[in-house]
Amino acid sequence: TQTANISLDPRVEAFLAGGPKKLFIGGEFVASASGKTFETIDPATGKAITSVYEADAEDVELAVQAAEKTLAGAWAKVTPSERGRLLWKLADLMEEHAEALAQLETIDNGKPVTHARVADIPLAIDHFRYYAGWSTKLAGEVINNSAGPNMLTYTRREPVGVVGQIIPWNFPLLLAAWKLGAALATGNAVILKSAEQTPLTAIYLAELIQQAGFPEGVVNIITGFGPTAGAAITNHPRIRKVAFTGSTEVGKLIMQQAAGNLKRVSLELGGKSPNIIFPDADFSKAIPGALMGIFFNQGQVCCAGSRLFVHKKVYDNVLADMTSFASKMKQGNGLDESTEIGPLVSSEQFARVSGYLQKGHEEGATSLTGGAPLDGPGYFVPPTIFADVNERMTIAREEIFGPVVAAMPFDDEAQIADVIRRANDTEYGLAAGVWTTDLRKAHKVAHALEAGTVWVNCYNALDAAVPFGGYKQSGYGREMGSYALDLYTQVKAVWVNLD
Ligand code: TXE
Repeated sequence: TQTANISLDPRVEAFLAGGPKKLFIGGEFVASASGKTFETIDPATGKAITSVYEADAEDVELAVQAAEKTLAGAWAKVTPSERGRLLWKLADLMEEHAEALAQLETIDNGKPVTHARVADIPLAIDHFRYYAGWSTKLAGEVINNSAGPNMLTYTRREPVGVVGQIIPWNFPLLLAAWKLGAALATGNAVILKSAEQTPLTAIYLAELIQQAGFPEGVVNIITGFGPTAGAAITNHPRIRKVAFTGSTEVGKLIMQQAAGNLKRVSLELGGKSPNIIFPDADFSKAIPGALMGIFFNQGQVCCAGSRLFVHKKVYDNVLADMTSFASKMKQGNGLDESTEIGPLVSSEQFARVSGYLQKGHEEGATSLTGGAPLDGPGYFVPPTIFADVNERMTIAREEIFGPVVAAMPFDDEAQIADVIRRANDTEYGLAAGVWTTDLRKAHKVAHALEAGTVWVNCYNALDAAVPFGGYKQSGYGREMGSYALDLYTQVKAVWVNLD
């Protein structure tokens, strides 16, 4: 089915009515300096939803000026406890608007609204509440030094200042929350650029930020393209830090651009995460876990378990069960509440994933289910399980970012070293999964995997309190938890001569 079966929340209709959606700069909704706009597309239909203003360097400059003004004025006077209260207020407003946010996310991104309701939106809300708590818990330390009793030394954790944040389209609202929470709790002012494919929930969030009462200029939200608006952020000499989530390819460009002005950089990039099923796993959990690990969000998840290693003793059964389930998944418009898997986000992503399906067949893999894109309208690729995969194949090495898993058997139950070597044989290192009921094996494997997150007998578990980020070319810096505070603060050492 490609039709929706829920009626749109009136707040979504009101939001989409009228002219192009504006940029949020200096506390106001404004047109871009150039007056240019672009359309955002509903991936379930291929039709335009509405248009948004297209920001470029001039708009980024205005946002920087607004951010600098409040850092030197209103925002500097807001106490930590008031910062926390503002973040909490924003979370409350998001809760009031949760259904509108979920529907808007579905229309813009394609994901099933039933998933947006239980994952994207509540996780984003919880994220702001978590960081609301940190606002009042930042502290430096007094350090005993060797300069004698009359020298007092202590540290302060100060905000970095004007911060740029660039996010992708797979979890538009949630990733905006991941970026904003820690930056605001620590007292920075932000310029956030949403992805050109999915600008809408960030603009809706801007309305709630305005309502919550943050001083003007503390949060600036712009919509625009990477090489223009995005590059204007990374190239801007007075933006002191950039946080980026997106492709490894663009992550490298961000570093190059930021090198010219030495801004701090944190990167959360792509992945090709291994998910390992041992023969002693609890299959009632491992099979649904492996399916969710790759098909959740149409496989457009940076930590998706896209390389599935299954012990050869159980390989045939596991794949048969997974195939049976995947072939029955209901694919359609995300606004239909019975939809289990939606369309890919854009025609570009559809073309990219379709290309990988073709490559998989050409290089000799066999699709047990799926394997070919569906006819339009909309950008639908069915859940696909590839068997007969060897590790040199493109589909086993490159990030596909679609509902496509490459399954491979392994056979060294006693030693585990071989499957660990194969799991680690990638330039990526974002996440990994292990399924076993043997506690010792679980921990040994978890320690040996080169990944920023390892899930044991679960997959895709996330929490605002638990750090997330990559090893190797999956990036560096850790978002979430106390670790993200380091991204957005700088340490000052103060020496006081008491003589
Ligand atoms: O990502 P981009 P794309 C991977 C995934 C996907 C591929 C391409 O494999 O198939 O990337 O997706 C901004 N300077 N991931 O092309 O281009 C851009 O406007 C500054 C994994 O959509 O990396 C957007 O806001 N900014 C990933 C953001 O970067 C630039 C999630 C991400 O877009 C820029 C998304 C530039 N020169 C894609 N060029 C994950 N880790 O979750 C682009 N941007």
